[in-house]
Amino acid sequence: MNGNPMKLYAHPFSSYCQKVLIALYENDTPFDYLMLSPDHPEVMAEHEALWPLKRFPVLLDAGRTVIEASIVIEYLDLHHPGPVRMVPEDPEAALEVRTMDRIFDNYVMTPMQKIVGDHIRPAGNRDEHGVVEARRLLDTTYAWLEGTLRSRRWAAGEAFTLADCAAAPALFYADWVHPISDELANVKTYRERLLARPSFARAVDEARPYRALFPPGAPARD
Ligand SMILES: N[C@@H](CCC(=O)N[C@@H](CS)C(=O)NCC(=O)O)C(=O)O
Repeated sequence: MNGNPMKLYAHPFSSYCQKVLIALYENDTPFDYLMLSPDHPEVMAEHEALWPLKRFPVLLDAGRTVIEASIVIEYLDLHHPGPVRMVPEDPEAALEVRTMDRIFDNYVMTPMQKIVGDHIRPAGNRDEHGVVEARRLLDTTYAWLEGTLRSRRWAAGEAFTLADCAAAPALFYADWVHPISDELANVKTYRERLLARPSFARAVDEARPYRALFPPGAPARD
């Protein structure tokens, strides 16, 4: 590791970037924020050179490129740990954290992005059936989470972890496009608890100026 700060290529409104920002803010980890925006074409070019798939966030640390939000958080836990451990030492506890992380990415974030993405498709090329399926998947996941979160303060138990970094932006935006029913009190309360967590509250505040970019239109709340 050299003495230069890590670089995070990111955008504040991006859900996967917020996932990593939460982990960085939890531990007050120093890094340089490289904003991905057409106003900074040189940053966009650096980002593409590092990761031709152009997905974000991307972390650059001492010449090492780290991709995929979950892996970035695991990397931070390994190489730049702080007081808040994102993945527990105990392998069984770690398994539960990684399971919940996958659930939020695959079954909340992905259908949420499907619904959002449909709004930027050209008219006449929308995927109505895919959106119906995404909404059905969200309903099933919300219902499953209602039972799973009944006895948990955080996604995987009593400690805030990687799974909560995944859950926060996923449930935040999913509720905007496919509201969580009032009957699902555990899920709604958990989303509120995430919003009250200072690391996520900071990420949400930093993203506020970009709400007009939300393709379906952002609700006047949160
Ligand atoms: N599996 C990736 C997903 C990252 C991702 O989809 N990021 C979005 C922003 S939230 C993105 O790169 N969008 C640009 C695109 O799809 O071209 C991860 O976990 O980091």
